[in-house]
Amino acid sequence: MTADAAPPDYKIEIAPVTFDLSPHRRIRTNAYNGQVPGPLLRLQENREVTIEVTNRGGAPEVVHWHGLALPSDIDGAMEEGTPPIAPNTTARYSFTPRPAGFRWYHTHTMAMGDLTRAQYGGQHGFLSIEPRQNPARYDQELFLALHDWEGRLLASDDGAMNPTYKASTINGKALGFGEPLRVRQGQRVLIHILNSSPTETHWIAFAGHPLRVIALDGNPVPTPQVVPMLRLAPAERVCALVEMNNPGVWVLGEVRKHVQAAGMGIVVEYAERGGAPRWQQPQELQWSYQQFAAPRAAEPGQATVVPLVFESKFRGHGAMEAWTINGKSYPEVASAPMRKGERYRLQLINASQDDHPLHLHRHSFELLGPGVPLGPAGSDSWTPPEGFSRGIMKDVVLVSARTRAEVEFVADNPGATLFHCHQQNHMDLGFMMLFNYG
Ligand SMILES: [Cu+2]
Repeated sequence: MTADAAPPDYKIEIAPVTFDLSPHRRIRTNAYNGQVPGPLLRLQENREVTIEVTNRGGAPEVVHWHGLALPSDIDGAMEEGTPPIAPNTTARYSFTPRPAGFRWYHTHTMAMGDLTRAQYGGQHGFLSIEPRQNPARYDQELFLALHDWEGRLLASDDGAMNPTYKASTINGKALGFGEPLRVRQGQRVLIHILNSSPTETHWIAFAGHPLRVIALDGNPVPTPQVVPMLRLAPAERVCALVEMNNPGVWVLGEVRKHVQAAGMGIVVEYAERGGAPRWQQPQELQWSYQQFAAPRAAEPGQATVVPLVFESKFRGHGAMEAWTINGKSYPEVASAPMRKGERYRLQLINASQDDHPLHLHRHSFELLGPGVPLGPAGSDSWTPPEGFSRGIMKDVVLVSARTRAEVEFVADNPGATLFHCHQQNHMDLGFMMLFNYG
């Protein structure tokens, strides 16, 4: 962050806002520029930008530019050395956005037990990093953010406390309450969906319309596929092309009925069409990352293996669980020694009973095939079922309970690099570590 007299390209103010999720649900939360989601920032790839952030939110803040390869002191995580923005002060983030794609920005603070703060609140917005040449062909772009609100802690089966939510929204509005998305017959619409939920994975379908997935976490996939629904873990993004060839009024929303009933949906209206919005209930949940991989499996290359075992630590009835990586919680987790320019294979061994959306800052990683179930303790030997599938580049991967997944990345952006679970309650309670290389 530099003190520069030139006017910034963008100004963002963090401040409390009161708004209606639905006719009978009004909330107060911190937001960017008075709106949820915050303003869509369209940035040019490799063209330096200056964003001025004023913090009127009442507590120290930091803005994380999720999915970008930035230096540690600007990336937006205090653990990496980005300075916090004190209340009632202004900071400047000057950086060169890359790589191109659908990214986002959000707060990177801790909530601990307060389910109105950090990612539980309204501080999230879209970033579109636009390449010099844009080969994608579409008539309209839509940006949609999924979010869950008014969390409270409830005891799960084992007695540990987990958040549940009273309301769920798309772009801050419950189904039927906000303005519909307006489309025309014959359009090709590119939909960018972000899951900005603090803790929940969501399943999204668009009634009457298959979705052609072309990018995951903003990065083009080797094999685009037409799918009936999307699964998005917290912080994941999906870009999908849709042909508007089924005129009517439709619902795009959560596949699971109770989540849609809590508000997660939006009406899509063709021009000159009216009537009640229609929903078509899919029978089962379907998703896999692997369907988007390169058609031919590749042999494993040279990479240094970094085994990471994730476990929970029960802290008693009525408490949230703590989380460990290789037996220790942040900040005690030992930083894996790494060297610039080397390729690393992270073995993500989820020995816990929960799914975890794992996020690596400042880098993208490549998925190495489907997660495989863990055998009985001590018996794990990982052999990918059908070779290494290549070419899916992401910055978040959902690792299901009791499975093991592997990702590879090149240590090409020196500096402190945070690796953590993107579920706010897990990150708050120790599920973080730093990689560091000079
Ligand atoms: Cu987690």
